[in-house]
Amino acid sequence: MYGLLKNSILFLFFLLVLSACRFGNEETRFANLILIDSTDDHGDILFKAAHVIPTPRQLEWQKLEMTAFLHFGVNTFTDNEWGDGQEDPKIFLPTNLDANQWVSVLKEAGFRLVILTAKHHDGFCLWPSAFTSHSVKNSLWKNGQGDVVKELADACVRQNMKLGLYLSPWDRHEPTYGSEAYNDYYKRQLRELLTNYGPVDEVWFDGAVGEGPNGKKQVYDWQGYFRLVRELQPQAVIAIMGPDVRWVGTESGYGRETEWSVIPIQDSIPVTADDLHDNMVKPVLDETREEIANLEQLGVAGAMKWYPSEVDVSIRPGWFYHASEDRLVKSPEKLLDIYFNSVGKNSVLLLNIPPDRQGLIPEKDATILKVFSNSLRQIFSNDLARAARADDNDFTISHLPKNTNDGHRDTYWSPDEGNAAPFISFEWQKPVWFNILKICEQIELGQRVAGFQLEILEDGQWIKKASGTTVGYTRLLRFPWVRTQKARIIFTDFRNTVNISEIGFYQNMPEVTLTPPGKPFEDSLVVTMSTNDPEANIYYSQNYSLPSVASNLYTGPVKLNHSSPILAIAINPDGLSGFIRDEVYSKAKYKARLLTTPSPQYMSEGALVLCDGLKGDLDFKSKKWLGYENQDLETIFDLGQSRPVNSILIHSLSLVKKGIFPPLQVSIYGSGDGENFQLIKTKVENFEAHPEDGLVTWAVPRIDRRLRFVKIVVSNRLPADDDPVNGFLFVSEIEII
Ligand code: FUL
Ligand code: CA
Repeated sequence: MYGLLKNSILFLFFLLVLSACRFGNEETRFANLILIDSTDDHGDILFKAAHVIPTPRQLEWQKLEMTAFLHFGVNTFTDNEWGDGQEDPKIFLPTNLDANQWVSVLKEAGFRLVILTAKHHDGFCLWPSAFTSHSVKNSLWKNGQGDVVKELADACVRQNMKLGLYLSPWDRHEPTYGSEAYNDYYKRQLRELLTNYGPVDEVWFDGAVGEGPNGKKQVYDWQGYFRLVRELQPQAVIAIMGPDVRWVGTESGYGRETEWSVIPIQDSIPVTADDLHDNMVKPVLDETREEIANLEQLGVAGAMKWYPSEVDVSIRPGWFYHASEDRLVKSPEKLLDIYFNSVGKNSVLLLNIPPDRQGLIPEKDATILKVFSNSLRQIFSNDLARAARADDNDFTISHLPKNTNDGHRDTYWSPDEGNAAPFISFEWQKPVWFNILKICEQIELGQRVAGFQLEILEDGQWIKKASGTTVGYTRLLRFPWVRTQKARIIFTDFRNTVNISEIGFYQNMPEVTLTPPGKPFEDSLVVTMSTNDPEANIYYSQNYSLPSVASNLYTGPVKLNHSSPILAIAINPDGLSGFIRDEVYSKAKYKARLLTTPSPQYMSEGALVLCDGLKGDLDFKSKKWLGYENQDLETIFDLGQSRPVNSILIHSLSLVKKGIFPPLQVSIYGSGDGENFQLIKTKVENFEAHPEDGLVTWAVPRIDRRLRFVKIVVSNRLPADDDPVNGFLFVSEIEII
């Protein structure tokens, strides 16, 4: 299905020669796609690579920095990630859908474009497509009169947000899927979306593909799809399976350390003469490889093209909303880390925030986005470079150093091509503190930097503090705090020469570390607190109130004799504060000992976990759980003195798909001396009454004894079952009442 680009190379060559005649040499050095000749040596290839540039639509897209994804559809109501196309459209029934809420939450958080899954793999359309019955028009939502795409498009216009659309090529509902007729069907749907809803700035063609309802796979008419997008929405970038925007290769939120936007092409989706004019060459490559654009790879390619990276990741484990993931929303800190590793690594971030069954972005996700974006504002509103005097080791007079700290991305510094190690330096009137460096290239002139380092002047010596490889549109580096009056950035490796549009120095939010992190303890525990910001003070509370300068000032180790949370924050003299560190320390109620050993990855703090008063949630990997693989849990509690025991509660878990099975049998033994135990009671679960997946509380009532030592054996095997279980048993707490 994919042809070698080579066929079109000759043709391309003519085009280049033609335009060279038209515009003269200077202009034609720059192009979105440049051919590599078999006679090109390393130098020629690097020179050409330095002159590959974005199209205007790619440039506009790159400037967006943060874009949002909304996965919403029948899966939201069936609790699936991939629907099979057999859903009854009636299940689509958001109770309170409000696209204005989506857009205002996203807008406030700094997103500039939002992409909606107008149709996912299930084929269900969020707009009343004229070409299928599998859509909102056969749902009960607004009596079949609703149109989610329209509501979102209107909200975007109202709030000045750009709109993108996802139309899954893979369709598990449409009967024509797998035949040429499907290409027409798909194009008709694309035409509906791209003509009836105003401007669309990104069209997202998913690479996921499988069989349709009749078991056939589709041969997609990609070039036909691209042509339609170019015709109807010429400003829109075509992403992923398209020619303008490349998938970074993971869904983790973390881009490459070395990320070139200039990509070698060996294969492409076949192109025709017209396609070249409209930049419709989609490179075919394995995006998941660690390196995709090194010199060796450029050397064997037929051409190079500007093909920048997009980092897609979900704020939750899944792409669609699932109530069971409400506790697994990524924290603001995690989102900030993702920002540094996506936007800060020459990529555009595409963060998915799925609306829930009401048709709203859940409040929790919205709050987390707000904290995340506030922290971005806090960090990046104070650029220390602006107050510095910039200088360099170069004689060029046209693009001066001061262009890098003027706050404008369209002015830039460009040293002479003969300067082998150009640097740019910044000097302040008094020492400054920083731990973040930002560098931006003038990508209208290509991506050039391949190696740079940050140095500061200490006692007349330049000391290296951080380094990186590629820069691209934006590169962010974090490193331990430095204090200096003079810093410089040396460009140690680059293609042709560098064009730097901005450099910034910032202060990351001060971090607090609590040692040890929250855990259960026996008698008492000493906790120390530290911060990575030498000028910051730590404030903490022990009662869940939010810490501030009005809370306790940390002056030395804190000794805990009782269960207590600690909420701590570091605040520096400029008022810059970090995230709140929130840990829980709980004193175990009894002395406890395990007779069987949990599996190593679910061992946590051992026996104390069972009597620290903290029950686990569905996140079985959290430290609140002990997990046993193919084994019973056996433990002995010492209650300290003999006392009445009425009943025992076991807090356990059932997640059958994950191989976690609830208890089926619990035996209770008692002892006065901790040595000789007598069986008091065995309770066996009625197998028919097997609970639904989720948290399972198991009660053993009516024990009615005075006991000092209690031995408990919890098993998810049936008593008469000789076969060993294949699975896990998880217990987070045992209550002795
Ligand atoms: C993938 C799809 O299969 C997922 O469901 C999701 O839409 C993700 C963004 O792309 O290929
Ligand atoms: Ca500038």
